Amino acid sequence: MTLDNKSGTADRLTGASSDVADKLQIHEMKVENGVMKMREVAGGLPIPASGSVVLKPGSYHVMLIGLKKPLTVGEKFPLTLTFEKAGNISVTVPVQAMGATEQKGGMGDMHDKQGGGMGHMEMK
Ligand SMILES: [Cu+2]
Repeated sequence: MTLDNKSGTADRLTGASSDVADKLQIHEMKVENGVMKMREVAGGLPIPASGSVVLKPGSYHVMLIGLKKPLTVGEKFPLTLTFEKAGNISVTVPVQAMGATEQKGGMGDMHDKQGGGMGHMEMK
């Protein structure tokens, strides 16, 4: 999913929510010493003015924690993204199989079913 900031003002993705999970966090993945590590982005994900940030497996992504029901690949679910300046924006995210680049960790199944998303979202 590409977050496309059409405004001339820098913004920040500070959170996300959805009916399908208890909690959603903005995560980033980085390779350190050959090991893929994942952590929550502290203070939100910056989106430059007139720029874009790509959310995808192996990089920045929205992590679903505490799924209320199993998600099936091919299914779509609504997601609300919260931005510091743009406010709440709702998107529909397709559920995709996890990319081969993404390592399985302790978060197991939740991460498998995370929607990588091919969508494109414009912030006005
Ligand atoms: Cu994650």
